[in-house]
Order: sequence, then structure tokens, then C-alpha cells
Amino acid sequence: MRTPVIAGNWKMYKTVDQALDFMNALRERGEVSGVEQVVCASFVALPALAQATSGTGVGIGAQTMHWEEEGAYTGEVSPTMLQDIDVPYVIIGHSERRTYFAETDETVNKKTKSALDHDLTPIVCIGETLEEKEADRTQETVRDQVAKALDGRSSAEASRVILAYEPVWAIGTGKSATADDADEVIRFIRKTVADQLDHDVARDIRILYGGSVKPSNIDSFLERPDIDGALVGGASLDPNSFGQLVDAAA
Ligand code: G2H
Repeated sequence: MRTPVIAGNWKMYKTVDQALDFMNALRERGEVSGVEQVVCASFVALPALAQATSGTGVGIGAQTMHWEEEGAYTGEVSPTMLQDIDVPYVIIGHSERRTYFAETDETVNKKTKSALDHDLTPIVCIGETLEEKEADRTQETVRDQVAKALDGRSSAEASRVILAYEPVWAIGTGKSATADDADEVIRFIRKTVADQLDHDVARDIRILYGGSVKPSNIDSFLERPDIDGALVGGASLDPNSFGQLVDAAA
């Protein structure tokens, strides 16, 4: 019932030309059905990518946005600007934004609300640090993050959100969580959503795993019924590798 999602997070990689080369290579692989494919690129590449997706089956996403529609916020990009260039997805609350750019649970909440209000699909990232994991506070941390991200949202709104569980200690480190670890936390997140909203939302909401996912380990995550796909950094930069992840989820 839940369509799996493979979302690439290119972070601060790829010029416009490199982004278009990727999309051309993906087009040659042909469209794949049964999986939602998303590529989240830098702001400067978004307009060209949004135009270049036809025949690829890929949706384009931003990696952050402001919650206001416009205003005196130097350097920021608004949800209306993303809508204007046909970019339907946006990552919110990635741990790198939380760590380096002062993203908080409060701004994640505002951005999630704003994305939904503007018919964008927010990919909301949550996950514990190594310190929290070692202090046995994983469940408490993710419960708190989910509660704050979805606070004030209706069931219908929340079911349009994609959650991405990304343990911070597994990001870009080559150390992925084991499928058992990821499955346990993701099942806990689904229960948290059921407690906070209702069972229908918990059944419908897509929850991805992220953190050093690659073609060689994606199957171990996807074979778990509660894991609906992956948010992928490094392994999404190469079209063949991204294509293999998509094929695995289809
Ligand atoms: C986690 C992930 C993508 P990577 O940040 O969001 O990156 O797959 O490189 O660990």
C-alpha cells in the first residue's frame, strides 16, 4: 500500500551541468515503476533539473527552505519559490542543518507546516546522535523529534509527510545502522505516530532509513516491512548507483 521512496540528497555537490548529466544518464536507464524517485539538489540546479526530468520518472526536491512566503531573510528560499519552479519535495531538518545551521525542532515544525500548506512533500529527518545512542536515549530523542515536527498537523496532513530516520552517527561515516537497529527504531516511530495521531496515519506515513545506504546494503533495509525506502547521500551521486537503489526498491 505504501509506495517505496528512494530519495537522493546531493548535499553541496554537483554543478548545474553535472546535475543535468546525471539526469541524462538516468533517462537512458528508462523509467521504473512502483517506486517514487526523488533527487534533492542545490538551489542553483533546481530550475534546470525540474525541466529535465521528463522521461526519468524522478521528482525534484530542495534540501531546505524558509517557512515564510517572502520577506527580509537574506539568502533564504521560500515555499512559493519552489512551487513556482515545479519542485514538489523538500528535505526538512537534516542533521547537517541542525548541526551547522541552527535548525531546531521549532523551525522544523514551522517548515513542515509551511511545506504542507504549499502542497510540497516534506521529507522530515530525525535521528539520534552517538552520545544519545550511548546514553540509551534513542527512543526518547526520536519520539520528541517526531512529536515536535508533527505538532499541530491534522491526520490528513501528517500522512503526506515522509519521515527519514537518520541516526547521526551513521551519516557519511560508512557505518550504517544494522537493518535490525533501523527496523526497531522505525517501528517505534510508527507507534509514536499512532499514539500522537492515529493508527491510519501510522499505517500510511512513509518512513525511510538514511545513513550510508548503498547498493550493497539496501536490500537488508527494504526487506523490513516497516522501512519504506531510503534517503541516500553519497551513493545517490552516481546515476548507476542511484539506479541500482531504485531498482532494488521497485
Ligand atoms: C545521510 C545520508 C543522506 P549518506 O545524510 O541524507 O547521507 O548516505 O552519505 O550517509
